[in-house]
Amino acid sequence: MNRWGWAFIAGIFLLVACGQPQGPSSGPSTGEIRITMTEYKFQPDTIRVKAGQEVRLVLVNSGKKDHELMIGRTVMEMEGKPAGYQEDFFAGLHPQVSGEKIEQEEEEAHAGFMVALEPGGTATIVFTVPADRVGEWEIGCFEEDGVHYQEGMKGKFIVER
Ligand SMILES: [Cu+2]
Repeated sequence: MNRWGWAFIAGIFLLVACGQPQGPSSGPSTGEIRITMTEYKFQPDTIRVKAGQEVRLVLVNSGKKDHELMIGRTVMEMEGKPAGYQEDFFAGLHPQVSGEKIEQEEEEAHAGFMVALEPGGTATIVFTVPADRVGEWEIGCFEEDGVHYQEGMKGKFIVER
């Protein structure tokens, strides 16, 4: 075989190697997103999902304090302190939650759906993103009477069409 032949074979090999899909439980194609919580931030702090996609949010509390995740719009205050969102992203979605060292609440008393984790805790929240949620939302932690939020424990949650 001449050198063009070898170059051709090498080219095919590269195409195959680069074209491999990622594993079944990783990468954006399957909608699994890992979010680490510490004092006082979410990592990553910008999350993008697509309408119609099944999303698995894997939360990990790597900090020394309890942290929680809420997703919504328009911060609501209680006694002058940020306490949650007026519009809850999860309203009507009934997300499935599993994990360790977690506490979860749905609507009523609290300002929307939330999952709180003790240090070292982990939880997976699974839900399908409805088309009516397209747009920009916020993720936030309102632990310690809103102090975490005030310290900057928030981020963007963007739903694309
Ligand atoms: Cu927090």
